[in-house]
Amino acid sequence: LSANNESRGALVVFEGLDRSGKTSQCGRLVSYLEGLGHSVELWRFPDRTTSVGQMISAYLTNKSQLDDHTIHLLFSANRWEKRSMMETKLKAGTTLIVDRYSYSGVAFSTAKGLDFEWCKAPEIGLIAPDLVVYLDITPEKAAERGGYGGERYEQLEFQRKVAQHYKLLKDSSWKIVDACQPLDDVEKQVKEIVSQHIIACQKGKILSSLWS
Ligand code: Z5A
Repeated sequence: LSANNESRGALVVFEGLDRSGKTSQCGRLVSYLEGLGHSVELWRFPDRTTSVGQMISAYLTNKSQLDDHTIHLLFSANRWEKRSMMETKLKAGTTLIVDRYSYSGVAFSTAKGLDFEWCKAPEIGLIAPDLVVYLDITPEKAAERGGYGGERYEQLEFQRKVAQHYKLLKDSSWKIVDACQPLDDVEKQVKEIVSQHIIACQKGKILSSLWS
């Protein structure tokens, strides 16, 4: 795996239940790719730094109440406000490692009872990931990990529903990784999978749109 700034970067998304290890693995992967000399950035959704992101953050920390449809559209708007920057970066050769994306949007909102197709609709036209790494863990195992229970969506029964809806979104861009393994073992598998996809993007794999 060698760096080549003339070809495009890869869009790599991490998904999984709360506490599946997304943030830990994204951080490790970015350090690894930087060490190899790649142009790489770590992104996350929600991006709480924008004005839309601040509304989302207030909702998640129970400081504000919003209708389920409204918060769904705000999560989507938060991705749309970053879309053109995403395209620019990828075309300039920067690989983006993204902690949560549209799949979280649909899985969490449908777990609340919203219609599946309605939830997908505002995501149509966003950039499709080259790779989705799904960190697979049961809600029970995830709950044993530190810090569970602080934010609005972290109850066990709710996480079970989220897991069911994630399964409906799986397509050929997904790679499932057993997230119950030790951190280092997960990291090793992730590095191998991601490296293959970065090479494919450098060789000219075309960017496509989500769910069109
Ligand atoms: N949400 C939504 O509804 N709609 C949307 O469109 C989007 C999101 C984008 C906030 O997300 C909420 O927004 C989220 C979905 C919803 N639901 N909730 N709540 P967030 O990304 O801000 O959530 P977070 O708090 O940053 O991350 P997380 O999902 O809760 O955790 P994680 O990133 O998957 O895990 P981690 O922080 O890397 O690890 C958690 C702990 O487990 C930590 O102590 C680690 O050291 C430990 N860990 C990790 N891996 C392992 C292994 N392999 N073994 C043992 N221990 C481990």
